[in-house]
Amino acid sequence: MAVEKKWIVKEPGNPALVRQLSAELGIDQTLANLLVQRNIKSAQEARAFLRPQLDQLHDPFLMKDMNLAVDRLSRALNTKEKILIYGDYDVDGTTAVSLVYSFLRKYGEDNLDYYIPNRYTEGYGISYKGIDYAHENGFTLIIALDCGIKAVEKVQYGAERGIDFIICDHHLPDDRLPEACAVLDPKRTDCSYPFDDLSGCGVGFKFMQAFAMIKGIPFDNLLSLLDLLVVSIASDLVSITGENRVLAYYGLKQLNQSPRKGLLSIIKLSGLEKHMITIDDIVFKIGPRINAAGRMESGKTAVDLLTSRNDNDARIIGDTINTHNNDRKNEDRKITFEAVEMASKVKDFAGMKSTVVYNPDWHKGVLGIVASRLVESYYRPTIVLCKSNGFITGSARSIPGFDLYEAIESCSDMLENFGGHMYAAGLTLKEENFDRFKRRFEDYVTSKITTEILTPVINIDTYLDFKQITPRFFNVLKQFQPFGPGNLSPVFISEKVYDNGNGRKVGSDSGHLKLELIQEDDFHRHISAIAFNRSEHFEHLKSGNPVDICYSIAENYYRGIANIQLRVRDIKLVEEPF
Ligand SMILES: [Mn+2]
Repeated sequence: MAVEKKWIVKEPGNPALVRQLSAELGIDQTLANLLVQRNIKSAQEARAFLRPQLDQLHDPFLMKDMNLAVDRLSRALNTKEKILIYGDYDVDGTTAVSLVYSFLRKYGEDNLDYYIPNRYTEGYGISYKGIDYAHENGFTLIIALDCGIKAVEKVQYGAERGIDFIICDHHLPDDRLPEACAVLDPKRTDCSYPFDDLSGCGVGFKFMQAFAMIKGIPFDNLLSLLDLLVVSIASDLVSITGENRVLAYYGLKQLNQSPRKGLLSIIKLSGLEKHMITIDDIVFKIGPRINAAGRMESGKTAVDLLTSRNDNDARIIGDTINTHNNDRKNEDRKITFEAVEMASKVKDFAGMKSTVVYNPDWHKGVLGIVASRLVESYYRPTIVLCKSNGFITGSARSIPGFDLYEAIESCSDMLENFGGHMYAAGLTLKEENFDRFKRRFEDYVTSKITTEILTPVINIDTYLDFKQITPRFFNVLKQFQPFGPGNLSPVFISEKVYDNGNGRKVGSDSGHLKLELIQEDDFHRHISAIAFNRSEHFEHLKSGNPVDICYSIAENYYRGIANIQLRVRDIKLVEEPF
């Protein structure tokens, strides 16, 4: 069941400004238009955007409490207090702990240690168990990273045991802040730091930058930390704008040129060794492998890897993490396959507006990702359930514009428990209520959802002709990187393109198309393109018929050599009049 997508082309930028930038920078008007659409207003702003500089980073002392944090840390190091570096088990938390630990160990390794709470027994955030561990082992300062902004009672509990806290968080604070020595969080309402979308690891980095400034340590000594920082920025899905874009730019440089041993081992295991690693590579390949460590016995494994100074240790820990990640991926795939089979066998499935599937034996840990996969395939609100502790429990995912939480809430009388927000939720119910719940949920979705919401949208930046895609064009376009939330890879439309006859089906089930595309007034040159899951258009293209495509432009690496390749996002058949 292929879902027809709606293409929406953005408003072009102000034409006078586009012409001006194009002339002043000597670039194609289409590129100038992309800059204007990104809110760039002068050639100077454009240069700053295209060539990020480290001096664009903000002064860390603009962050509220930074002085207090640096003073407390300096005192602890001077008096050889024991310091515990504490962070969550996800990628942001473990990279943050690794960043602060690997920097500070140069200034007092003997008194430093780190602690990652157990995902299953302690959960997110600062735990009482963690504080007890600190107390029993003589730590008197905890640096909490990527967590702690709401830990009012926990910080109090620590204070009663002689433990101080420095909190470095990026989550939204409550009205009442914990009474720590310092609370660094750019989202504090009384913090006037100019950029509030740092990752948790980013807040930890700003802390180390401030510490280095006070100690007279040159900024260059911090550059080796940026490989960790870019991994957090990509994995925590913070925006790639402002200060994050500068940090991500230099972070990718570090990650590609001289990654730390632990990251190099993950890069090798991900098959990225000869690639120019991008934000997407981190999101889809590097991040999940670090996350896999958080799912093992201890999230500490991730920090062990990311701070390892020994090639052999890094390789061994990396291998273990990779095995766990592969196990989980196999589990995902198996359950997704079973869920698709089950869904498609439901009577009148095509006419329904929601997908609800249940199998008592599925593994609870992967239901969220399976629900997301089903949303990708069928594009409608989806719930995937299994049996746990005698109840039916599971994860729900929505599509843009549909409030899933409200839909679940409307069935609350049949539920034991539920929680979440508009796009993602969790729920628990008794087995005897399942059939009734499924019907009511479908009825509710049917009554509320519109054809408009059920039509997926592709946002397109602008039109482009193949003859505009020159090496120079691509070189400038590359400088729009790093791409990610807030700075997406531009999507173009080209109309009436043909395959030159060399196109073929590729992939293990021949589901993808590898094409060599030409455009009507430029038959001499072809551009290679890949269209994932679009093999249904093969016959149409093979017979020499034109299509309209929308796509982004990327580099494809084959045996270490980079070539321009169009990543086709969608194809529309052009009906030729006779
Ligand atoms: Mn975070």
